[in-house]
Amino acid sequence: MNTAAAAGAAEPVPALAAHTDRAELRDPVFISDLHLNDAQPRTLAAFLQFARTLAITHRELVILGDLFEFWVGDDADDPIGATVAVALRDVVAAGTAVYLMHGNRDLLLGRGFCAASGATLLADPTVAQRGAEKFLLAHGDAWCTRDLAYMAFRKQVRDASFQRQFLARSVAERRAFIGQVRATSEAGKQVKAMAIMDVTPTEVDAALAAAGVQRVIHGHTHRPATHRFVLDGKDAERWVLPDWDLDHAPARGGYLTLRDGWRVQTIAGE
Ligand code: LP5
Ligand code: MN
Repeated sequence: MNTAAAAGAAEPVPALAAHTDRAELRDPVFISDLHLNDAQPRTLAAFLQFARTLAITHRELVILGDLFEFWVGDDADDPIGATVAVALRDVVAAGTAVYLMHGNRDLLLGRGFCAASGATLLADPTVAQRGAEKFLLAHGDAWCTRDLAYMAFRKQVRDASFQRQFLARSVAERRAFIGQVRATSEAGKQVKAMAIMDVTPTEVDAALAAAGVQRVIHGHTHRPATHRFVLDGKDAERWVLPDWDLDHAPARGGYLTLRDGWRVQTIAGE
């Protein structure tokens, strides 16, 4: 697939919803990297339970990317996607706003999914505000700049003409392409150094400085941690959310809340 489409790269892709880069949060709960798919029923069940119980006790549910293992397009009639859309719609109906950021795996979530779920797409990155507090929200993959192969891949799949051509293909063709990408990506990860697959600290510093904030929340790396450091003479924090996997040992997953101080809690597997 080349990028020599008639429509310009800057023109928005019709199937993809507009993003908002404003998030005024009152009592949010953050999750990321659930990688929901039909081969991981326990993880899906844990998410559905989380949505029905804990999420609705918050004012906002904020999903920082890779909610799905992969997303072929809103028109693919994915049964897991439909189940999750209904679960999110119930969260919205209970009075909890749902914000959804694209990850590197589900960057094609678009207008159809937003309409079905009631979720609002959040730009990556977004500066969120909670009272007097401001902090940055991101998936995290854009800061993995030492992974040159990934950077090149990312640039291509974020190109609007490429996306338009991709979405014009049949669902079967798209699935086959994504299958090849996943296989290539998994093989590549076996031989990439761990540091290459993490964010570049100076990129995070630059993003914090550009946003004028001292704290960031992101996912993607599957290396949950709270990094505390000094930036321009002030205390700064980088909160890395855990991925979820309740189908393989050791079971893992968790969420970040801010209401009693910033705190990550783990999801218990059944
Ligand atoms: O997701 P994770 O953490 O496992 O790995 C990422 C990077 N890999 C990816 C690929 C996804 O995991 C799988 C694909 C999901 C669907 C994407 C939709 C694309 C279609 C949209 C089109 C508009 O993101 C991995 C990083 C890792 O994070 C850590 O940061 O290292 O990056 C890679 O492995 C990318 C490779 O380096 C380059 C991949 C090139 C693939 C080319 C395939 C060619 C197939 C040709 C078919 C005609
Ligand atoms: Mn990711």
